[in-house]
Amino acid sequence: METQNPKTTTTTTRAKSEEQFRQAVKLMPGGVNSPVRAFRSVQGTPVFIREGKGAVVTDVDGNTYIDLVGSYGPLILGHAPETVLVALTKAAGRGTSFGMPTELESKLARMVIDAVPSIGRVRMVNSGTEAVMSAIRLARAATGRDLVIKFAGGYHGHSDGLLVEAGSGAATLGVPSSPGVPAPLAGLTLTATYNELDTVRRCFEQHHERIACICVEPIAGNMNCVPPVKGFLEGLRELCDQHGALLIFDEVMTGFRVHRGGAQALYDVMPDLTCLGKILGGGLPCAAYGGSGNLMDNLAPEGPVYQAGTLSGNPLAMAAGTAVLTELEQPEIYEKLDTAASQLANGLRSAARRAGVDLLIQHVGSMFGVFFTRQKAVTNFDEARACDIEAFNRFFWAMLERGVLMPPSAFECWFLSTAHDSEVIERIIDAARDSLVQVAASDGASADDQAAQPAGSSAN
Ligand code: KE4
Repeated sequence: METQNPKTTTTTTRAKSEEQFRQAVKLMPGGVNSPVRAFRSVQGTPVFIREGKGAVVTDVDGNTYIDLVGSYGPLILGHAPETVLVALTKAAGRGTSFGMPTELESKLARMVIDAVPSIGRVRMVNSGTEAVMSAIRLARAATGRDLVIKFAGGYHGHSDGLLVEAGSGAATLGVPSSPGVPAPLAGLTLTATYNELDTVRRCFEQHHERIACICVEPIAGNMNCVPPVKGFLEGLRELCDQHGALLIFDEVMTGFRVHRGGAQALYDVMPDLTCLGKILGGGLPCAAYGGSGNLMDNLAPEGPVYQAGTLSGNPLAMAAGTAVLTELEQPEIYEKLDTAASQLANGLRSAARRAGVDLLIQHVGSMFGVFFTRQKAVTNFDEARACDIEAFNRFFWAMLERGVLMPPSAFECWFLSTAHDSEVIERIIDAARDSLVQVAASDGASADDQAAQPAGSSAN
């Protein structure tokens, strides 16, 4: 059955994805195991993927797409890299889990400690959520304090204390951003504005020495790609030192992505605790948190702070992660990723100018963001939300029709891999050139439609 996609003028057969989705929604909430995959933000039916190789994924209808999702970060070597497949096959042949220490865990731990400047000891866990949740518990134990500062638009996984939004005013105690989060728990989290140190100072002025830690994405990647402005990270370091709080860098996305040592190495600002994930497991469930030996030795069984996990340090995840980090020891890899990202950024800017579309590109290495806005920079969540989400959604569908799969949300980053070579980048630019012309044309139509509609709130 050919389906006329409402978002574009061309037709692509995604009948099997649609049928798969109809079945999936009967089995799993929203038909997915993580909300973003349901395509609610771009208002359409998700694409079901059958396989991936290199920079390309194939859906269940046999359509191929250049992949810019990259599993939201882990796949810096692209899909199914040979080195990871060989390592996984070898490890799997020896068994999948033992509940006992293995040398694979020590091998990956050693690589993490050697790569990430602030880490002296590390603990493996199974997800970024678990890593951040555990790091915050450790920070509270080490300081004897309860309050946590996070940033609007920052995402650190779905642990209760971090599903929080700002209260009525700056530096007020948080309120739950999800049902099921007890108000008293949300009240232990303060929400500041990313890139605005004054909002952090106000938290310390108001709550003094009750603040255990600041938890920050050193490059924000969950309000699309928002880099730190000059002095922001250094300022957080100074405020933590001044007030006896700990600085937690959530590098689940940036770790091994923007530099082998993460954002802390790129910007030369050292946190007290670092959370890692995504690339660390090469696409398998794997994350970690680490810091100085003194701090980490508060953790059970060495110290009293409890944290555990049946599959933490799983041999398959350790093998995949070790294979990826070994590959990333080649320094030219980051130069190659940076070159590809610059080529893409220049091509998209040129295409947007030709199409007469206001498009802002912000990237740090291969962590990449496109914003439909006239703003010269997006530095915080309010500015990210002020962008034209509807234009982004039209762009998403136009690119999909032209064989490019973007993350299905205006607040997600694109991720390039070593498989995104110059030829692949040119194909993305070609697709964007035509898609932006289509967005511009439909923008006029959309404006006419909106003029005809009563005012209403956006889906977001
Ligand atoms: P996980 O629990 O999903 O492994 O990691 C949570 C997390 C923590 N910290 C940062 C900076 C993160 O970006 C994430 C998860 N990132 C999202 C993508 N923006 C995962 C995608 C999803 O939720 O399906």
